[in-house]
Amino acid sequence: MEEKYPFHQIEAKWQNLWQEQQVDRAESQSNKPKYYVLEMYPYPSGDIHMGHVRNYAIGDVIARYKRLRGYNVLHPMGFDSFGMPSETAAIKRNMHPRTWTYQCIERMKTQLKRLGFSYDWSREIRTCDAEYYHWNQWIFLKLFERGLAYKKYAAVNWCPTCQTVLANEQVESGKCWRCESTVTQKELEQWFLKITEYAEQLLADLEKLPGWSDRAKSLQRNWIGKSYGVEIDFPVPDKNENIRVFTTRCDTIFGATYVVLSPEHPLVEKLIVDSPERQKVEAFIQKAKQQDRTVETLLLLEKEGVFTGVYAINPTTNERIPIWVANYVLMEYGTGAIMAVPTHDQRDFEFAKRYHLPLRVVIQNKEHNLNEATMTCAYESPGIMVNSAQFNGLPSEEAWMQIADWMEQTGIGRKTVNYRIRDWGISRQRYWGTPIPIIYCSDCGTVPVPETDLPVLLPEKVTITGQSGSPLAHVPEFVNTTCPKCKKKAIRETDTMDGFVDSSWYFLRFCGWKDDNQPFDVAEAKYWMPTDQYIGGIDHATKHLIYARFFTKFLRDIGYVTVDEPFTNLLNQGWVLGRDGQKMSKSKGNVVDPMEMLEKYGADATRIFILFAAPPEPDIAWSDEGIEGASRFVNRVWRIANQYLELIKDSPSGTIASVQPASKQLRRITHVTIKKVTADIEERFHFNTAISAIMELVNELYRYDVGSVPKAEAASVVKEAISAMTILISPFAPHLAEELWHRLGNKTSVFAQPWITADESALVEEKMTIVVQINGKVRSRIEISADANEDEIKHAALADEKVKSWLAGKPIKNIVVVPKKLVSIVQ
Ligand code: ANZ
Ligand code: ZN
Repeated sequence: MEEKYPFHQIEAKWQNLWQEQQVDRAESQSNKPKYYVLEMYPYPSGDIHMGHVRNYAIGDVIARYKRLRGYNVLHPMGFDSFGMPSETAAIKRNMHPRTWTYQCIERMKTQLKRLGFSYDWSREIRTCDAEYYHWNQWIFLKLFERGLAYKKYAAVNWCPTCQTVLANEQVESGKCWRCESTVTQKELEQWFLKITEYAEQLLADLEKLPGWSDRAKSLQRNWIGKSYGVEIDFPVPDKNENIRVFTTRCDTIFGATYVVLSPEHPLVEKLIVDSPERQKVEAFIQKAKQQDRTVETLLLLEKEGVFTGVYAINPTTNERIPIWVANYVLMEYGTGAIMAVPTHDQRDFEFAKRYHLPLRVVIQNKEHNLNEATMTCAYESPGIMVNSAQFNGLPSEEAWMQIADWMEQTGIGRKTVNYRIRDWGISRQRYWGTPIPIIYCSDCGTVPVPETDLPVLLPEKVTITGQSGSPLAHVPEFVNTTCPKCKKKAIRETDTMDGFVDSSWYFLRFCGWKDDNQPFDVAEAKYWMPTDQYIGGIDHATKHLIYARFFTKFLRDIGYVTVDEPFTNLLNQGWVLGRDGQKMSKSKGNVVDPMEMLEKYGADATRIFILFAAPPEPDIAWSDEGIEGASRFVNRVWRIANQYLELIKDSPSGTIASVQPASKQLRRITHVTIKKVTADIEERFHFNTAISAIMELVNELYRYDVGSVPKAEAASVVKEAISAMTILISPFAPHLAEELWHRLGNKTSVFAQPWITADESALVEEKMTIVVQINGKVRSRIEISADANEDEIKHAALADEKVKSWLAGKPIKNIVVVPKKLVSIVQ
């Protein structure tokens, strides 16, 4: 008998057969219900890591389980193959990014196949292929046509290490999401996608996503950042201008003692032309532009500013108040100007103290002891209105709406809604990306490349130095072209698109594509979408996941998809940490290489370890004992099944008539396990407890006393148990299951099998009656499960109410249990 599971040989055998028979192919049309399960596709760095293994193992269990449940399953895979790292890697190795990328893809594909993931590889996507990025360009043109792609000169986030622009979503606490360098601001002409046009829908439709975690939804909610406020005009009579500010606290208007413009505000120029403060202001603006000023970094910034020499009028008090320029006001938020209320806003308070600007309390606290001279910080809570004309005495929360209404009636201001989310800057000064399909003509201006001229191919011959500027700008064959409108000489846009454009619609491409006339097969997308289950890291909550929702809504609006939302259910799996419980990293030397584990333990054991360690969401740490344990379990399953092959070979399948208690017990555990594994997979993908239930069934199989039962009965009960075990374990350990399934005499794949359901009648527990004697006299009878052991019987006897009262708390000298009959207690 084979003792050790020969995983090398068996895993390779089934992987080849599955591939040959294309068992994982999704059917384009089917009578079965559809199920689309997708894991976030990888960046082809060359080697998969444990994070991928976890992410994809979770997805694979779901895909395999749903197939067993009779679904037509779409489970595709591809490679997010444009982007910076290929460029850097290519520079380092003196290779073309394409060569490097394709090599990495091939290596990773081999690795993914060795893990036994059931992908429909016929739908594979590589975003760096022209046949794919063609459609990035097409979507860009559609956005452009509708005014949703536009170019503007703007201060943008610049990563000095990556030498490229970053979208707001890609700046995390002031640092580059990729290399963690401190991000600076740079003025550049950039292409933007108007995601703000969809801000309200992106926010409101979060309510339609009960299958997303609250965490992911609240990250998006905050990122979109809707706030209700009022826009108020502050006249500047000397210049015949108006400063429009945005405030969420119109209840504090009577306390606005100065106005602040952002250094980038276009009005600054006009205000200071003949101001004596002009030079000071200009010098300050120069300085502020060097600073790292984003919504996130603002909090930490030392607040500085300069007086413009010009005054505005507070429209409610008619006071002249000074206009300042300060670094703590951002041009990209609200109107780029604020009314400052130092008594009720901490930022303004700090600023006013520093520059000796006036304060006025307009909201009093309960104790009524706020006063301008003694305040040490702003009072930001609600209170009672003071110094606010007709609104005095009102609670400030009520005053808010009354003041807003009054301002609308008098024309001082109007209620508005403001969003924190900014338009998505997609221009990248890099080579390895999708060329932006735009041509600049000196006569016709900015001209989109006609759809029929797509794709604008990325030239293959280019020198990449990693230094500033777009590499494409140095490729004359690319740059020089003719204007599509007037046919005169013209030049091409030389920036490429952010790689997040590629991933904003790849899930649609997976639905199928037939020809070069459509980005994806619209009919098939209608069939497959929305993605039923999406799986990936929470770190994408405010990047990929928000862009993908935006693109879906846009493509819906132009008639290409029929759904509002791309991903019905979102599972954010946790990290796989190193043995030391730290994030794996080369520098810490704690990286566990999946390929090494495959070599040593095989794919099934590796999958089981990672799925058994915890439910999908929490982080897990790699553990050598854990993988050893998983491997032992796999071998235990292997041995018990093989050990019984001889016995069950000729047993006909079907129900068993009358069975001995030992057999009843095994049957019961078999069906309890079926029920538990099914429930654990269905409810929140608790694969860890599902696997531990299978372990219990295996233990029960080892305990089964085959000698105490007639042979035919044993054969039938064991066959049922082992077949169930094989089907139940198949989503987790597919190779092992497939091999056993065939050894059991089945001619078709275990995955062509329907999932099993528990036989409720087998779940019923056998009971027995036990007599309890105290000092030789029968005092009670207890009912207990037929398979209760001595200890359980003893406990049940002592817990019995009648017994307790007879014992009356006196100490017990001895207890004897006669199995299945009697408990005798001596006091
Ligand atoms: C006056 C005021 C008084 C404010 C007060 C707050 C408290 P959220 O909630 O994030 O939308 N603000 C507006 N535009 C700004 C800009 N471009 N840069 C920096 N700050 C800006 O924040 C809205 C509040 O942030 C606005 O309400 C404004 O300050 C400030 F007791 O106006 B408030
Ligand atoms: Zn032209």
